[in-house]
Amino acid sequence: MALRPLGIGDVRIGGFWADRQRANASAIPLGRQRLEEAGNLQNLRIAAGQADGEAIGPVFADSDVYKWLEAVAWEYAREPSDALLEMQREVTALVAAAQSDDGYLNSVVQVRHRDQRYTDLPWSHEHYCAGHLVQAAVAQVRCTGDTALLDVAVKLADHLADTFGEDRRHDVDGHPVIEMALVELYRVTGDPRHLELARYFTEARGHGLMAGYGQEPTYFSDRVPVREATTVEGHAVRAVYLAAGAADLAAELGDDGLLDALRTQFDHMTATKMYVTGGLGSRWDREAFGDPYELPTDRAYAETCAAIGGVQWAWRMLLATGDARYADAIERMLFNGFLSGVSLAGTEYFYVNPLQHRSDAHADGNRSPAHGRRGWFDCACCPPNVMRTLAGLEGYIASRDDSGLQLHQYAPGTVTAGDTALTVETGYPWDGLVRVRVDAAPGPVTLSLRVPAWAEGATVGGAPAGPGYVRVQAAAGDVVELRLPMEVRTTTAHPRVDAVRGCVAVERGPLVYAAEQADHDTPVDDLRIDLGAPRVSEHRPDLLGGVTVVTAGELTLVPYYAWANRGPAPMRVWIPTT
Ligand code: FUB
Ligand code: ZN
Repeated sequence: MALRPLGIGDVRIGGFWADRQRANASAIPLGRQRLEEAGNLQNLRIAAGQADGEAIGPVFADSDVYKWLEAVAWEYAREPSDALLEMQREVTALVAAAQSDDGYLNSVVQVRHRDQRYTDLPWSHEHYCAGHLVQAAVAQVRCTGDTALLDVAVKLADHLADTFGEDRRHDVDGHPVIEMALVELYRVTGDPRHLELARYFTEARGHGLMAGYGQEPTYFSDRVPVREATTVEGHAVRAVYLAAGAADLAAELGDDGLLDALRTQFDHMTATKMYVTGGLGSRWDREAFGDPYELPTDRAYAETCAAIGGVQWAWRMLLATGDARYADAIERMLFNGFLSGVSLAGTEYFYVNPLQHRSDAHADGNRSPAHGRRGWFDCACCPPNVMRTLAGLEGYIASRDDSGLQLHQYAPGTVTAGDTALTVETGYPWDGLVRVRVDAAPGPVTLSLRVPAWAEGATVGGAPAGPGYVRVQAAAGDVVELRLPMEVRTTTAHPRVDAVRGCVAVERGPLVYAAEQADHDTPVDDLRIDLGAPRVSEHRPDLLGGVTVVTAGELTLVPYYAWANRGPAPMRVWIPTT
């Protein structure tokens, strides 16, 4: 592994992301309530023999509880409170009570299917739920020191290792996530069986195990082995979760062949299958990646969970390779296609994140963005996924290696690693000045500051810099200044993206901008941009929680992430030129 992550509590952040985290913190108790109302907790009670009734909700209902538990753990690390601990312990005890003596756990199967296990693994999400449980358990022990959920996770992982593998039952879940979860568990337990099972589940795909399960193998990321794939395809969340797990595995096993394959896939994804917002998955049909350059704006799917999985994959690639392009991708996804998935209040969510919302758009289903953001969904994978991601965001800011510290994402705050301590001052993403002060260091330390690929004309310590990491030697008391130009940029898509031919997207710093109806008299559907018009940026503390607005002629643009906080009105990112 080229880079190592920092420990819990080593990074503290303020500013833009801390505002979003505070809003998220207020949503976590509501999440508990929604899990109650939607029946997820009741399913566990029935499985535990504490209540009677039938299981309700989707087959993966338990996973929402686990993602929420993971959010509680990260939030506790950020801002400890007795209330969080109490919620965590109560729900963890319920999960533990629902677990069978032999370690098996999936309340929907236990109750609805009378404990008929693994009869329909491509659809049943039994390993998927296990994966989310394991991730929550790892977060819980790291953030709070509680081992109660870890005990459940280890028992379940051991049951899986007894049941599946090379010389055991050959089968894989239709929805990856167990792979990265088992590697994370291995890093806590050191038990080689956990790593081996992660390897087995990763390598077993692509050999026809899921043929005949009602979808093309592509849907399940089962068309070709992951080490032979050259692109991402099929269901977007499944594809990026699998890739993230494979990246973990490659790092843990030193498997350069696998890492190279993932590099190729990631490059192909960012070049041909990623929206300018970082959104992933362009088809509503099967929630899937489309063909290269198939990137419609109004029918974009770009599920919030897919952006989250994209960040998880990119982070693992970044650690494995030290390549700044992965940090660039994380930035694009986090500030745009991920953050659009949650309201400014932190309590309502988009499942689907289009780049255009037309006048009189018809709400054709529970997930339709035409409803505006919603508190929960029939299929509620995204809300608790947002909660855990925002609560644990500090993890993506910085890393270390033997020579020093790397800053990947910019936010005001502090970074500590061993004897080295930094303070970062910045108004990012509105302002491009980042000042890094070395508060303590045992001697000269190498600071690596990321200059994003968009930041043409950047300087570090007054000298031209980037793109990529600029390495600076610094000692205690030194201040390093990074200046990232915040000029408004217009971006054109690859000519093969027919959907936006003749259009530009407007960007400023890491943010993609959008035209929203609330700022225009002309219908947004009819707006044009005059590329000759001067572009003016103005910070408006009063608007949308405080945003920098961009105007160009008659056009007023707001950050894409903030759209639909004034109602689900027409919006577009790609704007036809005059
Ligand atoms: O299948 C579980 C989750 O539901 C997926 O990750 C989402 O795409 C949604 O289909
Ligand atoms: Zn989702």
